[in-house]
Amino acid sequence: MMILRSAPPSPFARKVRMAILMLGLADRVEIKPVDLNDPADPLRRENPLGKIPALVLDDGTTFYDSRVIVEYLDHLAGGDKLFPRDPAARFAQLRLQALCDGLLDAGVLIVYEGRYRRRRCMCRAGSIVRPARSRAALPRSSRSRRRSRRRSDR
Ligand SMILES: N[C@@H](CCC(=O)N[C@@H](CS)C(=O)NCC(=O)O)C(=O)O
Repeated sequence: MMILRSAPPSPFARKVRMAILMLGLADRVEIKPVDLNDPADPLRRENPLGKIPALVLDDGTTFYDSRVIVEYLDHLAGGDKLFPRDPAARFAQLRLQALCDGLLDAGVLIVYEGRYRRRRCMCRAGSIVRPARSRAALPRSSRSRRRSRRRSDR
């Protein structure tokens, strides 16, 4: 049985849990919570970056990060499911993953900034990462919905 080291609030761990369900691998993966605040948690040995998710295989090999884990799970499920073999479709899918991961990274940094950075050190814009960057990544339709919501708030 493989072990997924994970925590419920982690969006990257959720991404992996979704992949497990979509690939029909739920009976092959046990989910074990991590305490990121506990320096003695075995996660530090499993993943030298100290981050979740990490997938521990039966032979003790550990895979991280979420991109490597979902590729491995896709391979275990026979391949060509989440990541198509056809090069054009595959690279489109990998690019979509990079976009989604970038948005998740920005979200995680916003949470960490609020949680760990002293208020007076925070960026005046409210965040080091609230950005044109993640706004530009939203589909046009949701951007214009947000804009008209903001206008109607005034
Ligand atoms: N690129 C990594 C990002 C993983 C990540 O940022 N995990 C966060 C939780 S959502 C974490 O473990 N943070 C703990 C830390 O930074 O010490 C992935 O795709 O798995």
